[in-house]
Amino acid sequence: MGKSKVLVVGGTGYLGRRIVKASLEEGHETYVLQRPEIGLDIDKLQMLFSFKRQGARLVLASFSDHQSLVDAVKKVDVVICAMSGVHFRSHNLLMQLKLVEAIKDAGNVKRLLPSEFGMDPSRMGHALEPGRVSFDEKMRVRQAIEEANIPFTYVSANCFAGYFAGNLSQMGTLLPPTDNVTIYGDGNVKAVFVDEDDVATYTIKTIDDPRTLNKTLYIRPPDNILSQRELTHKWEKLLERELDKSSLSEHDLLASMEGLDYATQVGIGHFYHIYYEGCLTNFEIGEDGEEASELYPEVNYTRMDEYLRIYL
Ligand code: NDP
Ligand code: GNU
Repeated sequence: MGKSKVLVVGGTGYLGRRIVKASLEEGHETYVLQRPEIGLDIDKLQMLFSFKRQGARLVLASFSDHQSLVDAVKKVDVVICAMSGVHFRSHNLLMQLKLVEAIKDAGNVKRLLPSEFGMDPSRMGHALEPGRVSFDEKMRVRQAIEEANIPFTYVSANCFAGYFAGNLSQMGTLLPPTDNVTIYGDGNVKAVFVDEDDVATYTIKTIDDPRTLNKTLYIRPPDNILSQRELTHKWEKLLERELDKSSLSEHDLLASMEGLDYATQVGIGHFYHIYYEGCLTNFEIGEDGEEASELYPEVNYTRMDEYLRIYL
């Protein structure tokens, strides 16, 4: 059996561009969806051309043209969608229902990886508004996939290091604090941090793997299961200096949500579930899941002390 042909949807996005790169590096015939809607976005267009120079094939298709999507997915065995999730009230993720329709009509796709790549939405039924919207949408997409009997893998990638580790999980910044770090509660709840390039590597590893067919792939590499205090300590060792710490109570974090903009409210809800509730680590991976670093021990995933060096 040769390597599967892959179509990446959302290929110019933050995660999508890494998935395109990983797919090419792994030697898959790689197709990237080129949406006419990008219009004058010259950065996106140039990125698509750079993919082409690296060996990818661009496929023109629009979410408002069903047949174009059918034709696009007919070219490949595997579809990976990395469409944007939260941030805006735009319900982007539900656009994936059109992709599901196209895959259903085309009938040839052996695996679909919808845009998930975060917390496991099936465990977030109780999540706070407005952050829960993306989980609800991801669950609606799952339902459509499963009703259409499309083979799938859901990737639960936990915390992207760029959003959660580089800043020691401080909200509203992507850089580490220099003096004072806000610690959520006692700071001992375990989270999981993953370098975005590793998310892409594991994602590509799994597309031809029968062990993850119709399952969730949890990216939970053991050395990267860290509390906020442990993460902070790694940064302090690099800095050769200790930071002042102030604890933020669950109540104060949630109270701060009032009156803030939508994206920040989404963020506060997510941070609450991760750092107070421990939603990334308060369960064991069951029968319907697999852990990525166990399945693919050959991947030398990035440890967070290494990751944090770039911020020095
Ligand atoms: P981006 O915001 O970078 O967007 C990805 C792509 O979505 C865009 O490049 C674009 O594709 C496509 N897109 C946006 N709007 C539309 C639309 N209306 N119709 C069709 N395509 C559209 O996404 P991210 O990489 O940040 O997010 C990808 C996934 O990862 C999401 O599910 C998100 O929830 C998750 N995530 C998880 C994080 C974590 O810490 N675990 C952090 C951030 C995201 P095109 O290339 O065609 O222009
Ligand atoms: C991360 C954010 C960072 C928001 C997930 C506001 C989906 C997930 C871990 O909501 O797009 O400061 O799981 O002030 O399932 C938000 C998104 C990041 C968090 C990024 C996300 C994580 C989405 C902020 C902030 C650093």
